[in-house]
Amino acid sequence: MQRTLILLKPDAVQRRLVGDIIGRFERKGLRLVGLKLVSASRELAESHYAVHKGKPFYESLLSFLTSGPTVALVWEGREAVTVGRNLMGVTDGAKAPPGTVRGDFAISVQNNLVHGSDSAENAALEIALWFKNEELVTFTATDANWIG
Ligand code: D4T
Repeated sequence: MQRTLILLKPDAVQRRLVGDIIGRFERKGLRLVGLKLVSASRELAESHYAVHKGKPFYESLLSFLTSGPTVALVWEGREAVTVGRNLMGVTDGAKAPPGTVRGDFAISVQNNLVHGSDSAENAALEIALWFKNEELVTFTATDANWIG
């Protein structure tokens, strides 16, 4: 079963949107296997956004991610990466369609509330960055036959 890392970035926590956003992932049918509140260090933020190093928005992105608590989540399910990206909407909140997290609550590019892994390979790397193995839980969902 595929896994994806979803971050509710500091704006989601500050704006008290954590419950609403987690609820969307739950209702869709993804299974929660990891959850914690993290004050990201500069080092963690640098590793997480290493692919953007050197871009004009890089420093500002690091300041944003380290500006307050982030909720780190690991969700599991069929096509979890794609499902997560679809629930989030495109990067620019102004362009994200209604019904998505960013489409409903964001208008900014940087302060776009959520991060989601963009491939199964990156999900594995990102999960290892934010979670220790023993912080992830394996369990059988009792409604698995209904959700697929
Ligand atoms: P994340 O990685 O947060 O899920 O966002 P996306 O996958 O949707 O978008 P991304 O990797 O292209 O960008 C990462 C992060 O950088 C911010 N950003 C992006 C920014 O502040 N200015 C910009 O011009 C771009 C392209 C937003 C998300």
